[in-house]
Amino acid sequence: MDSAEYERKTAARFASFDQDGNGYIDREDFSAAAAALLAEFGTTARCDKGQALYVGAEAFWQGMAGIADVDGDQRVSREEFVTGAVKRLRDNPQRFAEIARPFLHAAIAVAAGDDGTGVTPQAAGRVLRVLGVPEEKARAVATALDADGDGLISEDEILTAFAAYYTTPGPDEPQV
Ligand SMILES: [Ca+2]
Ligand SMILES: [Ca+2]
Ligand SMILES: [Ca+2]
Repeated sequence: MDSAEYERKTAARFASFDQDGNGYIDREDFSAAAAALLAEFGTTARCDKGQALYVGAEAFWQGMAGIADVDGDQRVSREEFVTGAVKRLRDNPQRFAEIARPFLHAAIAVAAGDDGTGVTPQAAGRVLRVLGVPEEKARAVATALDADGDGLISEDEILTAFAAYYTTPGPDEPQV
């Protein structure tokens, strides 16, 4: 991967967190994402699933801030994201999976619905669209998430894909 490609990918990752597009990743972005997901699936914030999603979003934000908010102003700038988050996450993808897990776990519960059938690629596509992924790409990504092709997307499949997306090697590193 050349530098331009790497920069493009990093910018896309930043944008995926900066939900409101104000140039910073902050707590608002995470709570807004939680609210948008609940609205999409008709789930109230007060029920157990809604509460779990907000708790997960807060934990995700705290984890992100702990890794990347170097100056402690409660927001992660693009520079902090690039120099802090991207590098550290690349060095330790497992850590990223851990800070994201409660949010993803709760999002899965919301997207799976009440019938207990699990998350279909279609439901995952809705999640991705709500989080700002363009329609066409959301569908392709959601389909690819079902790595073992059993028609459902498991927590492991999501965590693996999530970590891989945010831990793409940089321009100077060997591709894995
Ligand atoms: Ca923002
Ligand atoms: Ca900061
Ligand atoms: Ca599967």
